[in-house]
Amino acid sequence: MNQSPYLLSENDRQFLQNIFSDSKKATAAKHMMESFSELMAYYRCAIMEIETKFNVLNEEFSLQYDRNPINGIKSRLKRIESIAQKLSRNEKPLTLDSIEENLNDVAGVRVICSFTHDVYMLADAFLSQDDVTLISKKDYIKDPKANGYRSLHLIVSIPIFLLHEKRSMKVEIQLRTIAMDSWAALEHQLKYKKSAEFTDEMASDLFLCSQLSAELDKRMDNLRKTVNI
Ligand code: 0O2
Repeated sequence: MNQSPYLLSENDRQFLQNIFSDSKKATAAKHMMESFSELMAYYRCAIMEIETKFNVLNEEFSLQYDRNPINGIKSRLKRIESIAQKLSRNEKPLTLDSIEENLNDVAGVRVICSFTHDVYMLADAFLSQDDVTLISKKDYIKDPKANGYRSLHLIVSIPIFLLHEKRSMKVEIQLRTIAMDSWAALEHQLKYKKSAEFTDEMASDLFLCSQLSAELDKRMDNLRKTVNI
């Protein structure tokens, strides 16, 4: 998930070059490319801000309670190709303004927590910070998706401070336990395997696995309460 912070990948560059190849003015195409690159850098800065906020919370919690509520953080910047596909699916134009206005998940941060309790504790602490604005929240832990997917999703806006301006950037944050993360990662692999058909039977099996994973989280959280950490 981690990428070079400021540069577009070779794939993204190639994709943009193809899009703008029929542009009459090469300078206009070049300008477009630079602007995309710049916007992606701002999203990357927003990811850094969010990661730092969670790392600080983890550090403070571990000082106080002698354990880490965060098991790991994975971040990703959406590929330009995926951005273009999503905008096209939603019948929106591929422009910088449109990306910022219509997409909430260009920058994504996934926080993998030790216990379910930690998911909510961290979300509350993070959302109470005065520079974080909550745009929307989906609690797929309390209300799992029909296929069994569980996670807490937050779309937030946070400021990034540049040399001469302050900008608000939107970031999608997914908070989940280790068990929720394992299930989601494996489900993704099974579902998108091109060589095999994803059958109804597999979907039912995966749903059963999600229930087992929810039971595991519940028991682990009970153990946490028992040892009072
Ligand atoms: P990626 O590469 O992981 O980011 P949206 O499509 O985002 O505009 P939606 O459908 O309301 O709107 O989004 P939602 O439900 O908040 O979920 C978005 C992201 O959550 C997905 O991003 C996945 O990361 C994750 N997710 C949601 N449902 C599932 C699921 O059933 N299985 C797994 N493994 N992950 C899920 P992307 O864009 O799909 O991909």
